[in-house]
Amino acid sequence: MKTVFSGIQPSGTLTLGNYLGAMKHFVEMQNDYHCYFCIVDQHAITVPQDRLKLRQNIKSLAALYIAVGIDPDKSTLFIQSEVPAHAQLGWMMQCVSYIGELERMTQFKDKSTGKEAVSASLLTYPPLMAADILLYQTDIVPVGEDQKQHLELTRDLAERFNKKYNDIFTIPEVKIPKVGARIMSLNDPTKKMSKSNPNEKSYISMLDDEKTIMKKMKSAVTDSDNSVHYDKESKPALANLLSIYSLCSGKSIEEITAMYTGKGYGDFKQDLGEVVVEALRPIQERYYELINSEELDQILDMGQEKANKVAQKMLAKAERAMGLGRKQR
Ligand code: ATP
Ligand code: LTN
Repeated sequence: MKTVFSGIQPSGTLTLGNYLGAMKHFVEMQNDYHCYFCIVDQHAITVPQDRLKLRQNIKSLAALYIAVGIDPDKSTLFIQSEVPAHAQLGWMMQCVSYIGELERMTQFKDKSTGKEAVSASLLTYPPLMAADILLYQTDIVPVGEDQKQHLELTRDLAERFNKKYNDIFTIPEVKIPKVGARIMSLNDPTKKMSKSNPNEKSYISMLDDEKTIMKKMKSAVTDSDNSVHYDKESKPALANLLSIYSLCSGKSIEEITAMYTGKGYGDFKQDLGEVVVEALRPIQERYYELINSEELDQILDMGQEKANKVAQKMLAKAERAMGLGRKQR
């Protein structure tokens, strides 16, 4: 059976973008792959985090993983900082990375431009991500479109290591969904929907209540003219809303546009709000059952143990390949 690995940062409450671009697909893959899903808290601290808020976000993300349908009997769910091999291999992957290639990463450019103080970790974030993936002999990494460049770098680093030291790492493939890989902001269709956007109207959080979702959907920007049809080039805002509608309802875009011939944006947005509320309702119900439960801690303990076992073995292999420490007796 092939292995899947993916990670999400506990840097705020997940958005509909995170769900439709990533999490939803994790659930679908569980039956066919050996899956590892990680809460990458060490990635989250590449930008300043409040310690109590971070703790809360870690737990909240764990509960969301389970609430969307990650089954701890099928998949390993764990917290990155509870498996020290990630940071250890992360350092080794930094040693095979070049500053130039790290500086070319768009996420680094986006998060560092215009900032007075930029942490070194913002630059060295991709080698840690590579370590996350390579520790588990991962074959497939399901992510949204924005992570494609990081995955290409992961493959380059793995190949470089294999050639230079020993052929130990599996070269992972990226898997990006055909629809929903890049859900856009509700108030600016040129930017991706992001949980770290200070404007709350730009995103739907997975934990927003019904009233908030309806309000945010009503104020979402639409393109001029009042007809509901899909045209990514000339009507990018509506195209984004149509993708959301389609992914949340299971209806095709053609079916949806047919439902709104002769109707305007008002009806469409009202129904879209309802469709999103219904898609999130069961997830939210399960989330609130879990968030303060012991069950959640037990799941994370189990994940920590399983992940450590696998990761430790791969770390030892990589250390041997590089010549670190003493020869095993
Ligand atoms: P931030 O928005 O705080 O910068 P992020 O949401 O980009 O963070 P993560 O939370 O780690 O970063 O992303 C988790 C997963 O969600 C990744 O696979 C990422 O590609 C995907 N993702 C993030 N935003 C979107 C989006 N707008 N549309 C589709 N997928 C997304
Ligand atoms: N870089 C990713 C989060 C991330 C990840 C990973 C995704 C860290 N490690 C390993 C897939 C596999 C992000 O910012 N969304």
